This record gives sequence, structure tokens and C-alpha cells, in this order.
Amino acid sequence: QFQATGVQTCFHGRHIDPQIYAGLDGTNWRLKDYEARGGYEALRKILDPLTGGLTQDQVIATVKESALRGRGGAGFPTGLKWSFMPRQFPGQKYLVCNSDEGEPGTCKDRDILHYNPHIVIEGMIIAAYAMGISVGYNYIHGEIFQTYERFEEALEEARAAGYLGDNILSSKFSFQLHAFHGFGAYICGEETALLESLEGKKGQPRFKPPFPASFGLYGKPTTINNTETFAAVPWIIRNGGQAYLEKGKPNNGGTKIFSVSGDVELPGNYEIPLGTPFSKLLELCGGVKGGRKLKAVIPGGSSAPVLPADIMMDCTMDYDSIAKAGSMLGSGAVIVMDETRDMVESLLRLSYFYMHESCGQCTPCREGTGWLWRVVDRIQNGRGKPSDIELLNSVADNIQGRTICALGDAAAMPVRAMLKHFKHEFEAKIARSSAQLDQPRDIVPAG
Ligand code: L3W
Ligand code: SF4
Repeated sequence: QFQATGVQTCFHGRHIDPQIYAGLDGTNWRLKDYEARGGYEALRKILDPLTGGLTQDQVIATVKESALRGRGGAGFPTGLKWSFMPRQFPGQKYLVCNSDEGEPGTCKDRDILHYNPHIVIEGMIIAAYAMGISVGYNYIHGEIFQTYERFEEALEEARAAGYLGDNILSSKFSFQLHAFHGFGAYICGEETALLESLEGKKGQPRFKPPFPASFGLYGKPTTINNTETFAAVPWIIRNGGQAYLEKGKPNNGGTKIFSVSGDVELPGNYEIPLGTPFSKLLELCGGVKGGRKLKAVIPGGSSAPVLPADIMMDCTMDYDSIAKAGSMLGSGAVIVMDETRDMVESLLRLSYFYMHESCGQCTPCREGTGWLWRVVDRIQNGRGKPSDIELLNSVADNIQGRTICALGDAAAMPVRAMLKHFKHEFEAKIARSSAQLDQPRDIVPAG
């Protein structure tokens, strides 16, 4: 997608006050380059024998103060999640990075890992220190190969430099970090399916609760954060929680990477402070393609409800503003649709995706995603019935909130949002189908 449009994913220089993309040029991913940008200074700060460093509680308090929220989709407060980890647990505890980026529209985590792998490694080491964890894994999406290999190389560099392994920087703290190459299924990005997959089993979500914080990898307490979440941590420790919070807005600290795709002139990854107006992001992306009119935006990956242009243009890009408008910031994948887009066709593609990716474990999702796709398919292909709109809403109702994991909700919510904002397009197609069916058919004489 990016190559086809000639846009390089993160080197277009159109970020605002970036911290993850700061100083990157596409080649400077190695340890020496990262150190030249201030890399591993945060780790040195917390382990500094001269100053006494930072305690575990101080690190968690700093992350809480920063208002960093999970960048994988749910926006859960990171400091709070870290405080769930039982500090005195007698057995093994684990730290896991969710790099199984698979949400349609999202392409930020692979970029971070490819062009700035050490920022994730340093973030994970700091997290492990804060929660007293000695073993971690980075679960990397199965369809990215070079990035996985590069991350392995970066791990080797970090081990050789004494940032990973036993007695890190001559301290008492030890942490072993491993890369794990996933299997490419969307559902493996769901945190408990990821854990199953990491254990060598079929990647299917578990019932929650218990949450991974108490029953995670191999049944042990586990903290899972997204790649971008870990990547935010070194800056926070170096500059303080308050400074990070001030980069964004209250309850939405820092910068966030938005993967902008669809009908814009310059699709790509854009790092901007949370709270930036959507109109500003659109301007950074060169505006709507061909100067056409904006019709709608899916602001947070395919799982997020679509918002019409007028609502979107009043939003700022942060968790609270997008939620208030009736959608989710999700993983930050902004899918821009111009006035030429056919919403029935768009929903058809989305519905097919969720039907294909359903793990099949629970009936409402397994059967319901198939129903949604088949009904939208017949509307799109001239076989829709007037009762289909009610049927779509009813199937969505019977999925949402009745499944083991969020994939069911993610399949239902876009349907409801499309019908809420663009029902007339569905009705028009159905009306055309009914009109065609009402036409007298040509009678071909027998013989
Ligand atoms: C302990 C509690 N831990 C919550 C933890 C929980 C998880 C985090 C958020 O879905 C969303 C979904 C997708 N004690 C806890 C607790 N936790 N309560 O907090 O939990 P939750 O359930 O709100 O969300 P989730 O299951 O992690 C994630 C949406 O993200 N999404 C998905 C994007 C997918 C990608 C990808 O490609 N990898 O980014 C996009 O919008 O629909 O709503 O850690 O354990 N009481
Ligand atoms: Fe599997 Fe769908 Fe149930 Fe999630 S909601 S566990 S994907 S069947």
C-alpha cells in the first residue's frame, strides 16, 4: 500500500513533536544509533548505583502520572495494569509484548519494530524491572519476516551490551527477553489467544476473568502490553510522567501513532500528540485524495464504528473525544473514505474479514459473522429484501456482548454504525432489488 503510493511509512517528516519517530531516518536502527539518540539512558537512570536509581514503585507511579494508555486497542491505563501484577508472587511471572498487529488499517507496530527495535526492548526491560519479572516474550506477527529477524539481531546487540540477561548493568536485576514468531491469524492478537499460541496451542481466546494479570502464560501472572505502549516508556522515564502527560491532554497522555489509509493524498504513519484535531491530521496527510469531499472515517481500525464526516471533523484524536462521538480510538488506524465510497460494499469487505477470522469457538460469533456477511452480500448483489435491515440489526444484537472475546463485538459494531449513519444507502440498494424483482419477466415461448 505504501510502496504503491510512493510514501515512506514514517520518514515523511510530517509528525508533530514525535518521541518514537524522533531522529529516525530508515537506516539508524542499531544499538549505537539508538544510544546516540539517548537510548538506554532511562534504564541507566533507574539502575544508577550512584543516585540509588528508581524503585519499582517510583517507576509505576511515573507511568501512572503520564496517563499512558494501552496503544493496542482498548486504551487501558498502563500504570494501573502494571500495578495489578502481584509483586511478591512466589513463582515465575511473565512479561509479553503484543506485536501481533493484524487489525485492518493498522501498520504502526511493525514500523516501530523495524526502525526502532531498541526502544521496545528498553521499554520492556523497564516494565520487567517495575513489576519484578525475569522472563519476557515479544510475540511478533507471523506474516512479517525481516522485522522478526531484525528484532532478533537487536536482542543480540542488547545482550552483548549488558542491557539484557543476568545482572543488567551490574545490578541485581536480571531479565531474559525472547522473540516469538506468531502464526499470522488475526485472533492471535487477542491477548489470551496470544498466550495460548505462545504455549504452543491453537490460538483461541480464553474466558476472562481471570485476566492475564492473575492467570496468564502457563497459568502464571502475566502483563501484556502493545508494542507502541512499551515504546513510549523510555521517554516517560527520561523526561518524567508530567512532561509526557502535557504532550497530550488530561487522561490521554503523550503522542500516538496513527496509521492513516484510504482516500488521502499521503497515507502513512503519523505520530502526533493525543488531542490534535482530526482536521490537522487530515491536513498532514495532504487532504482527501483528488480534492474530493470527505464522506466518513473509521477512526480506530476496522473494529471501530464508522463516523460521518461532520462528526469526525469536530473530533480531536484522543480516546475520550472519539468515544464521545460514538466510536473508539482503538489501535489508531484511521481509514478515510471519500464521497465516492459505497458503504454497502465497504461493509461487505469488513463483514467478510470478521467471518474469515472468527475462531469459531462461540456460536453467536461463528454463526453470526456468517449471517452478517451473507445478508450484506445479498443487499450488495441485488437480492436484498426490505426486512434485511432489521435482520442485520437483530443479528448484530445477538452477537454483541454475548461472546468470549471482543471479535464478536468488533464484527457487530461496524454493522450497527453503518446502518445508523448510512441506512439510506442500504435502503436504496434494497429498493432497486425489489423494483427489479417486481418487473414482469420475459416469457420465452416453449419450443
Ligand atoms: C486485570 C481487570 N486486568 C481489563 C486488562 C485486560 C487487557 C486490558 C484491556 O481488547 C480492544 C478490543 C478490540 N483486571 C482488568 C484487566 N484488564 N480489566 O486490560 O482489556 P479489554 O478487555 O478492555 O480489551 P481487550 O480484550 O484487550 C482490545 C480493539 O481493541 N481493537 C483491536 C485491535 C487489534 C490490534 C491488533 O491488530 N493487534 O491492535 C481495535 O480497536 O476491538 O475492543 O489487557 O487484560 N479487572
Ligand atoms: Fe472466537 Fe469469535 Fe468467540 Fe472470539 S468471539 S472466541 S473469535 S468465536
